[in-house]
Amino acid sequence: MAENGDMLKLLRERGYEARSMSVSHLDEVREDVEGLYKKGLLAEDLYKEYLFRFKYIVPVSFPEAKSIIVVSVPQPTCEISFNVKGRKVRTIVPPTYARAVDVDMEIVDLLEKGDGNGVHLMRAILPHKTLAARTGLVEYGRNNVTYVPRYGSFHRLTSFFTNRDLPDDWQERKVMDRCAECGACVRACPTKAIDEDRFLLHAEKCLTFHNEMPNDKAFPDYVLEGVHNAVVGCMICQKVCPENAKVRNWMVHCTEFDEDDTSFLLKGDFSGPRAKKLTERLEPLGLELQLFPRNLLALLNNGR
Ligand code: B12
Ligand code: SF4
Ligand code: SF4
Repeated sequence: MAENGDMLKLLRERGYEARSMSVSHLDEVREDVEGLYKKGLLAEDLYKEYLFRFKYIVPVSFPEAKSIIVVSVPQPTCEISFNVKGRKVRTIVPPTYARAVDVDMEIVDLLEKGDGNGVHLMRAILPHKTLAARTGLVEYGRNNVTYVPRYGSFHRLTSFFTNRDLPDDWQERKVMDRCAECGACVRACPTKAIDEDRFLLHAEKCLTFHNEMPNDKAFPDYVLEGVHNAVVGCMICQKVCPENAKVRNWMVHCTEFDEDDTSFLLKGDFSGPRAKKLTERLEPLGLELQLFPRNLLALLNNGR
């Protein structure tokens, strides 16, 4: 029979870092995010698209939940290629998009089976960065991305409710000391989403906010041609960060789309069996058909 602390040890043995907190802090987590919204600091579009979904309560279907486990899973950049008129176009999917579902299932499996003492987990629909910073698992960078000691910002975050009474690591959120003297990300951000005068990102200006939108949404004028650097998301503020010196070139080749698949994606008419096949290929990468053709055209226009 495993002790409570051993649950997190199982994750560490797998190479994942984890911390925990009591569910009694859920109201404070709500205040961390909703407090900013009430003060008018979070754009309405951002809130409606992403943040209103968070549920700062113990799930009705899991009333025995006592703690929340927050997990950091190291992830490389994923290289993918497209083939257009005899030209191979290499691009990337940034860390954290790929394997989202797999990672969650792997953690549930590992902990529920590995413990053997009636432990249950349920995925938490909560702001993972806030939970991770509030448990001391991560520190914030000035770019509003979070960092862990060995892998910098190249890690995916995920959180789960559990029926176990785990240690309560609740604490103040911290910014990395290094940021005070640096500011490289502030200078490099192509859309000025990172503000000199406030810590909180202007997320509604971030390139990622725009290229994660469905294809029928055009990029605003301040997203200049030439700034696109990934098929979705943006790596500029993480690439320039000295804290990522050891991981910034950590990349695995994920997949290649041949001429036929690439031209299908560029046409943007997603009907028929090929659409289904491509959806199945895109899904493990964290990509969707609705990102095409806009994001791929933007990269091609970049001259990449
Ligand atoms: C909404 C969202 C977005 C939005 C908004 C981003 C944002 N910064 O909020 C958009 C689409 C723009 C986006 C972009 C990206 N995202 Co995103 N996104 C999310 C999502 C769904 C929620 C984030 C959230 O809670 N935002 C609300 C804001 C208010 O919270 P916050 O950013 O943590 O802000 C806190 C601090 O600012 C703090 N604060 C305010 N003032 C001060 C002052 C001090 C001194 C301190 C210490 C703190 C502090 O208060 C806030 C609340 O705690 C999460 C998934 C999830 N379920 O959590 C992924 C998530 C945060 N995204 C992630 C990633 C990787 C990205 C991108 C890097 C992707 C990419 N390569 O393009 C970019 C990075 C953009 C950036 N510079 O932040 C990862 C982060 C992993 C990591 N290593 O930190 C997450 C956790 C997904 C995952 N499962 O791993 N994302
Ligand atoms: S680039 Fe500099 S200021 Fe920005 S997060 Fe990294 S260390 Fe902090
Ligand atoms: S992800 Fe790109 S656009 Fe967004 S804050 Fe970082 S550098 Fe700026």
